[in-house]
Amino acid sequence: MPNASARPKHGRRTRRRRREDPARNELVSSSLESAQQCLFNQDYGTAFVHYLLVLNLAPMFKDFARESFRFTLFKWTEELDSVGRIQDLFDCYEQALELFPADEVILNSMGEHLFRMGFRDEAAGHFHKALKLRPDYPEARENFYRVANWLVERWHFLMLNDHGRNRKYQQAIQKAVQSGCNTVLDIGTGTGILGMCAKKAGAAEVYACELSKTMYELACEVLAANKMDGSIKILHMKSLEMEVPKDIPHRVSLVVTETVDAGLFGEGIIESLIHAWHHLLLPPQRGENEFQEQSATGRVIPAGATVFGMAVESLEIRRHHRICVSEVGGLSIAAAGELRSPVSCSPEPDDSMEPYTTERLSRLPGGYKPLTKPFTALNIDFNNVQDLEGLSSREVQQIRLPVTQEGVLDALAVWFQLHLDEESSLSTGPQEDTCWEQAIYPVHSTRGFVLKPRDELIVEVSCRDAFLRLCSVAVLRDGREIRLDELVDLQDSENPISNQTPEAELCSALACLQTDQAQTKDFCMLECSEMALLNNQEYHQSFSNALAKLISQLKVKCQNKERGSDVQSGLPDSTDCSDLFYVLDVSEGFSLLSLIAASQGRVKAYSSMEKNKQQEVLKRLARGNNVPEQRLEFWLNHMEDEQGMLKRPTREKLWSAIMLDCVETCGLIRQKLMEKASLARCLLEDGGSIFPAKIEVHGMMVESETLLLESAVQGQEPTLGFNIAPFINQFTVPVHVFLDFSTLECRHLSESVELFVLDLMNTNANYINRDVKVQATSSGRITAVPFWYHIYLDQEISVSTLSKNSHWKQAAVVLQQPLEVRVGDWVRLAVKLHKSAISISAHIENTPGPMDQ
Ligand code: 44T
Repeated sequence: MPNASARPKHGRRTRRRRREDPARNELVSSSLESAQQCLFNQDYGTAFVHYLLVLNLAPMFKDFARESFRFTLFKWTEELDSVGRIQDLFDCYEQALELFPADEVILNSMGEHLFRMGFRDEAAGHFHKALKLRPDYPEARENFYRVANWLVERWHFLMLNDHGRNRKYQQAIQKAVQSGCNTVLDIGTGTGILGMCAKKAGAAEVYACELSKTMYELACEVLAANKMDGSIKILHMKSLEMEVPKDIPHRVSLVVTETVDAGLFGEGIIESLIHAWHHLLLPPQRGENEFQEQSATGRVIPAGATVFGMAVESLEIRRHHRICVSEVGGLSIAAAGELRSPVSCSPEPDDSMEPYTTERLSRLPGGYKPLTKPFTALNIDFNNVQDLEGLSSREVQQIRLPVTQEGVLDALAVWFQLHLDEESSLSTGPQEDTCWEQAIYPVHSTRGFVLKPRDELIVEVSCRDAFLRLCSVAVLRDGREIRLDELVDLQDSENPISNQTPEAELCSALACLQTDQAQTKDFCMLECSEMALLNNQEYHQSFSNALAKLISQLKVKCQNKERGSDVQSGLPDSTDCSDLFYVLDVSEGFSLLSLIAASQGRVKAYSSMEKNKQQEVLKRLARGNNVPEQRLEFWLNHMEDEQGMLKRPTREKLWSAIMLDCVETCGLIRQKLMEKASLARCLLEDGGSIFPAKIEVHGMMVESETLLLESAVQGQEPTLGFNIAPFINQFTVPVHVFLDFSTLECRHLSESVELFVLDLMNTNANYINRDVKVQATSSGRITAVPFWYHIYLDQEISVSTLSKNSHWKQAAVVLQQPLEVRVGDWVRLAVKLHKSAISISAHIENTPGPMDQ
């Protein structure tokens, strides 16, 4: 019991409260009773209000009522969610967390709502908190692993593991501080490393700012662990919001920053530095020969940058940004209209478009071919505010590049040299042994263009809205200029990689005639992975074959049944063989599968695509492929007339086939896949099937230093003498995603093995733990087990997520402890599947034994 004398200020209130006790107790108990009654009646909203009242008035009931309160909260917010009352939903969670601030279940659940609403950072913060409260809480752990990548991006590990880069930054900072820059601001401090370098070099005052909440909190922990929390002032804010003297007492003599992305300007460095020069930095040094005290002038590390570009051919880039096929799964896609990836250097800036994507050229599957020599696209001086400010008003610069090799123009690749000072620089080039990716500006004109050695490529470089934009505009060939942006019109004569048959081209021309002008100008945007999926003929052909097989089996079955029932009873049967087969495609994102089904004849297919533009594309394709309009419907458009959908008169079960999308592009099994499969199975007609019927997970033991470097700060040595690793390594996740196994630098230490099987047609047949014995084929250190899937549509037809044209990437479990093996050793891989998350641990086991499941 609290001691009243120890809290004199509250003494009176406590006494007053005590006097009120009887009435309050009555209110509490009647409210508690009402809460329970409402809960029983499933009136969750009212129950929730009663619980709030009870627990606010009588916190001692918290333990007793916790479970029911949580249940009420979850039920009520589920209802709010279903009617779109999102603000109310979050208000309820806020109220719940005021009562139970350390309740990991509530935190985790709120995180899930936030995640579904698209607030990824906030969601991640909630999962992280839940996990800190209860490290063995599997739901929160799985959720945390799924979002940790957003919270602390993986490149932090790479950068901290890049000793060359760390040392160069440290030396440049040391030199600057020793030459007199003794007040320092680190913009975008991340883990605090550059700020700590400045302090260690002897700077009198060091300030740092960081806009990400998680990174800010992490930096605070790191500073404290390095006993610099008293000497470095760190602010949780964007540098653009900082003011003198509110946030820092006076202007500084040095700004250090590494707020640069693969495209140099993507983290807003231009804006940050313009602002810093106007508000946070001392004036720059004037003339070269004028001597000024360093502590009275300002400067920036890095001092500037040079940006390089190069035209490349890469099939991998092409198939993610352009449609390269004219036919998929038996459908001509000529009528689709223009489909664009969201990465485009279109001159009109558009929020939904990204000007570039990133790739590590050296790791592109299938490699790349340089078509020009590298050229200098831009030079920028970070110590010259006029230069920075003039960037967006710089005229568009045209560069003429001699073509050095024949090849399809797929993209311009961009990298840069960061000049830390006059002596030292870092390069993010494709040949360097660094952690950097290159920026990729894909060519977006619909068809590819083959550059020839005597051609000249004309590239335009501009810098609007603080993004560098590069665009291949034309080719000079034999004194003639061929505009690349008008290539669509020229495709007949200038389309060297078109593999359309004359018939398909005719269809395409007809389809264009059918659609009106406005529509052809219009385009539909697809994700890069959706583009790659559309280009994946093997995938669509497999579905088409499996569906055709299923339909013909169902037809036979139906005929047999009809015959049987004629003979046996003479009574009319409910089955009618002229009936349609119903197929549902619940793939995420853009999917042709429903149309492929509808084109099979006697099939009515439902697509679950929601976006209007994508529905339009599918309808156009239906028309272009002579699929009758009524054979293809959009499931979500029918939600209101559920009656019509669900109660088909002749059969009690609905669907002949349901297509599930089971693997995410990143290489993980979709969350709730098994639940969805169970549900789908209940909706199948007799003999119907879900696609896929089964998924096999395959994997291989490898030694890969790269995967370790991307997963955690490695080694026992402190980073530049600072203690950082244990803090950032809290954000290590055991499963690495978006991996390209074909180009991963690694040594294979075993053959590939089947790790796990998921039977979607019979969920009861599944297990959650499995031991797999694998023999090492080489000696080495097992650091990871990359894995992928063989997706069985039926018993025979399968697609592999490892195949060359796959739109899927692979994932890998990075072992907590690498395991040394010698050739011939038997290793036991303990594979676990919790919900849809895979975990693996490896153990030496020198006696080969039968697999225990
Ligand atoms: N990319 C590297 C980014 N920030 C490098 O919140 C290299 C990418 C990369 N804070 C592959 C490999 C690599 N005021 O924590 C972030 C960010 C913060 C700011 C305050 C501001 N104006 C900003 C702007 C950004 O700065 C930190 C670093 S930014 C990016 C660093 C391994 N792909």
